[in-house]
Formats: sequence, C-alpha cells, structure tokens
Amino acid sequence: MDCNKNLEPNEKAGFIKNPIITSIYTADPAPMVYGDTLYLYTTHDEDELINNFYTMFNWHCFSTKDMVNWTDHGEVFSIDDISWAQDRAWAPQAIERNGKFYLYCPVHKKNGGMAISVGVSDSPTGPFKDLGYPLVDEGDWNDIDPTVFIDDDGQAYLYFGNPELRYVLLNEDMISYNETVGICKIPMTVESFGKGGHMTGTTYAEGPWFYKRNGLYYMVYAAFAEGIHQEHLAYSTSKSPAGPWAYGGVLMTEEGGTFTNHPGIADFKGNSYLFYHTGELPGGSLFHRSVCVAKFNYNDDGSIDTISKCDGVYATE
Ligand code: FUB
Repeated sequence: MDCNKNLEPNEKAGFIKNPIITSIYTADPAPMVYGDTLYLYTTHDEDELINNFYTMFNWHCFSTKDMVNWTDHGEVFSIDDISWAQDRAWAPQAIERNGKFYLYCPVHKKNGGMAISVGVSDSPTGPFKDLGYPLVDEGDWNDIDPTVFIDDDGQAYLYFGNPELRYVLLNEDMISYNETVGICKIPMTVESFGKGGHMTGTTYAEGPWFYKRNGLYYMVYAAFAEGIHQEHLAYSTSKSPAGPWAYGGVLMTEEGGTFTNHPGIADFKGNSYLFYHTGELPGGSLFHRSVCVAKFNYNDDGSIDTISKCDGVYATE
C-alpha cells in the first residue's frame, strides 16, 4: 500500500511523506519532544550486511518543527563510544531531565549477551557519552529495547525486554537504579498482553513504549499473533505504572512489510503520532528498514482504534 500516491504533486510540500527518512535505512523510531522541536532517534541499518543479519553500529538523530521538514543531525552515539560493546546498536529511547539528555541503548556485549547502555549529553543532538559500564545487565538476551518515562511524582521507570517485559526504578540521576527493588518482572499473562505467538504464549514480543495520558498508563509494543511470523503493534493499559496490565488490542496490523516493527508515540503541537518502520525504501528488506509516521486519535475512553499506515499522511495543520 503506497499512501503517498494519493497525493497530488502540488500538494506534497505540506504533507507528511512516508518513509520520512530517505537518506539512510533507519529503524526503531524514538521521538522526544523538547521545546518546540520533535527529536527523532533511530537505529541505522547498514547497507552492507555482515552474516546476513541486522548490521547496526550507531544511532542517528533527526529533528522537525512541523512534521514535514526534517534536519539530519547525523550519528549521535555509536558502538565505538561504548568500550564494553561489540555490535548490535539496537532500539534506543531518549529523555531529558534537569537539562541533561539520556539516551538508553541496547547493545551486544563483547563477552556475549545483550545489555543496556545509557549515553549522557548536554544537548539533545549529542554527542552522548557512555558510563563505561552497562546500566542494566542481567547476563541474558532479554535486556533490549529500553523505554523510559518520568511519572508526575518524579519516579522514573525504565521498562525493557524480549520476550519478558521487565522494569527498574531509575534513581533521580537517571544513570543508576534502585538495586534494593532490583529488576521487576511483569507477569506475562494473556489478560495483560493477549493470547499470541511469542515465547510467553502472549502477543508481547519487544519494543515497548511506556507513557501516561489522562491518568492511564500505556504500553505499546511489537507483537506476534499466533502462527504469523511478522510483527504487528499492540497496546495494553494500566492504572498503575507497575501494572497489572490489561490487553487493549491491535494498534497496527502486520502491514510494515518487514519481520519487525517498532512503535514510538509522541504528542506534538496538538496531534498524536505513531512512529514505526517498514521496508518501503528502494532496496528495503527485513534488515533494511525505514522509519514512517501516522497520525492518530484517542477515543473518549482512552482506547485507540487500529491505526492504518495511511493515517496522517495528510496531517500537518
Ligand atoms: O532493530 C533491532 C531490533 O529489531 C530492535 O531492538 C527490535 O525492537 C527490532 O526492531
């Protein structure tokens, strides 16, 4: 489905055109609104693959003030900046606190397994500096795809994980967590994440995106339906930041055209946006993805209807 074909040539200047980044292959979009600007952090799929697998060494940043015109800030953090990392610069998320910017990034360690690095910068566009050691490192493969949120009471949460959803309570410094509470495991139940085809028997797979709206907590994530080996996007809600979570439904069907999909949600200048990725740039594949965006609305009860890939390509009032 090519939504952009619906636009007349003389209309395109004022409209979102997907994929929004066309200079390089990008995936795992992570929007962060700061001031009047939306910063978009992405992973970067290299053109040349190693061992026919995800070949990813750095994170990039793009910004916009109108959702149409994008500024490319280039590479802002890299595997080369993380002394203990080997490769797999996977899905990041950024947040600002007290004038500093924190970029949480999963990486493959030199001694095996995945772990989460945090890069710190005085600017949203970096450069980011790693701590010199992992923030979260359980010694297994679950520690990927961090999502960070600061609640109204000042408590920051870092959720992450594939196939299990786990979280830590970040300390106010944002570079350490409450080790007394430790790493909390969310019960992976059908009530919370729907009956599905991933390893826990639920739909939940990876790529969580945690936020709060009108007192309701949302977890949006990449998910597998039973018997379908391609990710769709789904969501769950909770009245508390630690759950219990209640399955909300499918947010976007398997229309991304790649094995993975990955959500990023942002409210910006009066509109709500879902960022995701597809394989739609020329040469696209499951290892050559491209970031896209759709505009959506919440229902009065906070639920979200399934979002189409074509929603919002006309959006920029
Ligand atoms: O891009 C590498 C990995 O694929 C991400 O960490 C996952 O969310 C999936 O998109």
